[in-house]
Amino acid sequence: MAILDILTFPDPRLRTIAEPVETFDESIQTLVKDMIETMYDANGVGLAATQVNVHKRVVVIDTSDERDQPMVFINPTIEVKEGNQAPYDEGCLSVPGFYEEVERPENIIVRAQNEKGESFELQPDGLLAVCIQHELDHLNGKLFVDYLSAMKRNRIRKKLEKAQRLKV
Ligand code: QAP
Ligand code: CO
Repeated sequence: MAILDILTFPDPRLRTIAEPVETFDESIQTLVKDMIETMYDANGVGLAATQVNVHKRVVVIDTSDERDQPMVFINPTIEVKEGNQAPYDEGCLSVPGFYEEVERPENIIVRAQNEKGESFELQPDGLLAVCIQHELDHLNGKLFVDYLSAMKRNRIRKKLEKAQRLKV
């Protein structure tokens, strides 16, 4: 097992479009395990492979209070059902320290595969529904800050660029 490095906004690698997973071999099982460990280590509820600079369509999520129910979504797709958009205060391990309200559809159906390649379907609500949409955005090179005004996004970008200059 290993804890992976998480890319920080505005790293251009976060804009990469991830490739579908075609073979469910040991390398995918290892990636999934390392991503779950990395998510727990960083106190996250969700992590997309894009964030650890692996450009495959793999997402891990755990919204449980006990943090002992990891879920794996490989090649996920989302179908938006009729209904409302709901606001949620979103954060991101790649945008550390910043939380902003984002509106997303409330009623969705998620189809994905697990680490063995078996297909499943889910009708999530609440935080899980928000989180799956947020993580699928990562696989398409999109971040929650893209939903904010340019002024808010630039303010966040400048603060994170400065914090990273101080780190190196
Ligand atoms: C996505 O984000 C999410 O700034 C997952 O200092 C979050 O796990 C979707 C985190 C909220 C919907 C609602 C962020 C940890 C974790 C930070 C995360 C931080 C430490 C973010
Ligand atoms: Co994120």
